[in-house]
Amino acid sequence: MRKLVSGLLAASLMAVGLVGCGGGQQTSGTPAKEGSQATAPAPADQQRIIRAGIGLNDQHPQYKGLLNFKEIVEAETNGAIKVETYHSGQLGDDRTMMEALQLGTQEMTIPSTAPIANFVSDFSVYDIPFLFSSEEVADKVLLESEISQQLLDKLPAQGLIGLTYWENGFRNLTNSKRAVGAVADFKDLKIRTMENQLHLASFRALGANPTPMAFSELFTAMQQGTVDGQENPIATIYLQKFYEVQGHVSLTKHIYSPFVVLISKKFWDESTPEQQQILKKAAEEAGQLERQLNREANEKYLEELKKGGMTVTEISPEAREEMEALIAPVVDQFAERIGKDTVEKVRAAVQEASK
Ligand code: TK8
Repeated sequence: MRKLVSGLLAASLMAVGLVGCGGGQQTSGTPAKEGSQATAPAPADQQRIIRAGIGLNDQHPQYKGLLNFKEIVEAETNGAIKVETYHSGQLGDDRTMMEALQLGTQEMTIPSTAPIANFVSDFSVYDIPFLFSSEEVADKVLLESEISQQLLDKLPAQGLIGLTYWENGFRNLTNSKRAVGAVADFKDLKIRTMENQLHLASFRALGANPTPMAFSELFTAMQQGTVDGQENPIATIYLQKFYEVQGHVSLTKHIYSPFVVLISKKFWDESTPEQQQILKKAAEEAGQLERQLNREANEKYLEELKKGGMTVTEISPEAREEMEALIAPVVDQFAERIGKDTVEKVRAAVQEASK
């Protein structure tokens, strides 16, 4: 039975991936040169271009962080590296763009960790619901713990370089049907999740009816009623105008999504050590700005959503505990798939950071 379910899931994920691919091809740049062997740094006098794509729009703190990255990289490399920025999924969805990085047909993207788990399963450790209790704990674990760095170190084997973590943030549920404040309210709600098995299983455990979907298709799916709801941080709910098609937001904060700044290994290997250093430092610096802007945005836009007439439902500690209890067996089931060692190390890092 489990096999069948995961087979079906794989099929639907592939379908989603294919749709994403079609969208991406319209605007993605030149195809990879056939047979190019990309290991030696490019000649110093040659300007190289990073095509950086994200799924969110140009109002989102993630895009502002990306513009900051561009500014630093172009200044520090004296123009030897130029960064072209694409927002709103112009180059495709998280998953499509990661595949393009692997192929070397795109150089940079900043996906949530949830879809990265389809490439390196350990990344699903961050999809464990209620793992982080606050942004401060998340910062300490993601930016200072050994295990978070070790996870980034698993990416080159997949043709990807993970420069550092940025913040997508605590995810909150929105829907068009009812105010959700207790477990019973999840019953049969059709909820779009990211393309991640642990997210799907967690929402199923709460009694909802989740379905994986690429971000670019989400607004239309909510508008047309294909799904009743979705979950994302407040900044996204506001800036992507989800309030136009969703009447209710619940402050579930069920998962904290990190972003990872990814560069294609091909581009990385063609860069000089000095350029690599600049890219890494720029990603870290711009990440500080992105985090700060994101936190300001989450606060400000929650007020805007309230003013705009969305019902905002707090989750009581009791309801949160009930949710955690329902999801706990799912997390246990997934521990092996994520990697027991990784789960243990991240939990230890969380504990250390919570002191
Ligand atoms: C944007 C995604 C998005 C994520 C999602 O590319 O898909 O819901 O939260 O913000 O990374």
